[in-house]
Order: sequence, then structure tokens, then C-alpha cells
Amino acid sequence: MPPDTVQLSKFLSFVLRHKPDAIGLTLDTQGWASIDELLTKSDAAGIRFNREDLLQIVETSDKKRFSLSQDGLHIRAAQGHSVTVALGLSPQEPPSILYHGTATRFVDSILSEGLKPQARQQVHLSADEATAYRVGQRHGKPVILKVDALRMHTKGFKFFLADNGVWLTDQVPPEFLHITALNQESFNSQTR
Ligand code: HQG
Repeated sequence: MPPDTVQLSKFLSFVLRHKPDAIGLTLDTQGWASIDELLTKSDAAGIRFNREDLLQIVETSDKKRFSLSQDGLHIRAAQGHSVTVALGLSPQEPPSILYHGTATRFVDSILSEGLKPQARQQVHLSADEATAYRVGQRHGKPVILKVDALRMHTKGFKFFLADNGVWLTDQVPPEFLHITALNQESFNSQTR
């Protein structure tokens, strides 16, 4: 029986972003894996699914986590990698403000040393606050940080837009970060 959709999506994130070698899979320099090889190697590792299952995940993933190559033979994660890949995205001018959702317990450190990619290759930002809130919730009590993206851009920082709409940049120094007013309030009351 194939794994359910959520399990399969998590498995794909695991091998396409973090640990391809867990099943002996090879990613090319841009993060692409051969779909045939992915199917064979997953099967050998006891995770059985077929091309249709895979295409369904690509289509229905809530965050459009995976992209197919134009010839339909390769798949990669749109973002979120910890393995070294060069996604081949061109730098783009970002909107004036981007958002980053995190947990209140990280805020002191972030405001003193800036946003860092941590285990991933780049810092992940979103164009809307609702997405940032959901991302922050994954880590604990959420807080949303506003990033002066356009001002960073004018100072030479590069921004990239992943296939699924997530904005990526190497780091965000503290001078470009603000806690949103609402969160500042709840953050203060929480830490009092
Ligand atoms: C925090 C998900 C202390 C940072 C999401 C975050 C996203 C710091 C955590 C994607 C720090 C890293 C990425 C500093 C950053 N001091 N903490 N200086 N700098 N941090 O999971 O952005 O569902 O690696 O705020 O939707 O939460 O997997 O990054 O809390 O798009 O598809 O360190 O993953 O997508 O956490 O999430 P993560 P993220 P998927």
C-alpha cells in the first residue's frame, strides 16, 4: 500500500531537501532527482509509491513544495534545503516589506544577531503575514517579524523568489528587522 499523502510528502521533503543519501539518491547541483531513480530507491528502502502518487503530491501540496522539470523526468524541492544546492534562481527586487514567522523564544537572539539560515541554506520569508504566522507556529508561540526587504535590496542584499512563492535571502541583519506592533505588545506581556 502506498504511504498516505502527508507521510509521502514528509518523506519527499526529507530526501529531496535534507538526506538524499538516506536512500542512496543523488541530486544534481540544482537539486533535481530523477523520478525513476527516486521510485526505484524508495522502493528498495521499503517506501512504495508510483509516478501517479508522486504527481498527485506535486499537484496538491498545500505549499507547492515540489517542482517537476519541464520534461517531466525530474523532481526537486522548491526550497527548504539543508543539502547544498544551487537552485539557479535569478535575484529579484523584493516587495518593500517581507515577513518572517518565528517563535517568541528566538526573538532576543534574532534581534541581536539577525536572521540566520540555521540548518537550511537560506532564510525563508513570505509576502504575507498569515503565512509567516503559520511558519512561526511550527516552532512555538508565534511572532511575526517585518523585514525591510526593499531597503536591504537597495543596499546590495540579494533576494530570490522560489517556484512556490517563498522569498529567500542569505541573512537579515538586525537593522532591517522590526517586531510587528501587535506582536510587540503580546511579546512584552508574555515576557513580563
Ligand atoms: C530561527 C517550512 C535564533 C528562525 C516553512 C526559525 C518555511 C534564529 C528557526 C520553511 C536566528 C529555523 C522554513 C537567530 C533564525 N537566533 N533563532 N539568529 N535566526 N532563527 O524551520 O523559516 O512546511 O529552518 O526564526 O513554511 O521556520 O517545511 O526555518 O524559527 O517556508 O515546506 O531559526 O520551512 O516549509 O527554522 O521555515 P527553520 P523556518 P515546509
